[in-house]
Amino acid sequence: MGGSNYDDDWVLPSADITLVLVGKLGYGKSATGNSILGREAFVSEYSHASVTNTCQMGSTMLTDGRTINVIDTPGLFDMTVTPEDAGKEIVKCMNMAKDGIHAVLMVFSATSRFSREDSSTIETIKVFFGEKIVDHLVLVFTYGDLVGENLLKNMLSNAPEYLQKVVQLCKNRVVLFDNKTKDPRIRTKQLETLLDVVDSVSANNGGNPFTDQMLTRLKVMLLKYSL
Ligand SMILES: Nc1nc2c(ncn2[C@@H]2O[C@H](COP(=O)(O)OP(=O)(O)OP(=O)(O)O)[C@@H](O)[C@H]2O)c(=O)[nH]1
Ligand SMILES: [Mg+2]
Repeated sequence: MGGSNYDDDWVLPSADITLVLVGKLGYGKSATGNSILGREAFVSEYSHASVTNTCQMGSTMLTDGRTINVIDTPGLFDMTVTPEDAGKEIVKCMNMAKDGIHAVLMVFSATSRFSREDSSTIETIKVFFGEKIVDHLVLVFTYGDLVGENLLKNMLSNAPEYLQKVVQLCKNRVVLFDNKTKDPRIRTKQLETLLDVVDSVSANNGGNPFTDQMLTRLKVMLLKYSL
């Protein structure tokens, strides 16, 4: 035998995957990013103040040879963030994602009551990124250690209409993450579930990621604010 697999098989160049984490302050965006990357790439800690202040990207190679890029963002859609600052961060984030974004992971804590304000996050995301972003949205609930799969399913099926609408809009793309577990089987399983969902998002979009050419609204807004 000898040599690598690449000598014997013709292997398609594997495309990178780029994911962006968005969501309210302290819901576990950075912790989820670390779970995906399999290392402490981002600072994640309990705080009443914003821990992540600017977009950052971390990358890792998956077992299938693909590279996954994860962009962690500050709580862009919180009341305290001005549209100018949020716009600037999104531009930065799109510059980091040079080949586009495959999926936007909207992070919510499974232990917090999902509020109307939470469901309006999606509207804000649409304002910034444009309608097309909806095809790339995945809902990620954190605190899987405290709220198991079954409880989350129950919670979602009995959820208020505004939450059910969000789930429908995301075409049932919901993933639960336990960012505290040290169990490698749980870590692997939740990452595989997420990657399956991300691959289905890509397939639904003909393999095309969301690119900054689609950011017309944001560009108009930036012009308006002369940013
Ligand atoms: N038990 C448990 N705690 C979690 C989980 N995910 C995140 N946390 C905790 O939640 C707190 C906030 O997590 P971060 O990852 O810093 O949250 P963030 O959304 O990045 O916060 P900002 O950057 O400030 O917006 C930390 O204390 C985490 O350890 C989880 O799945 N289970
Ligand atoms: Mg953070």
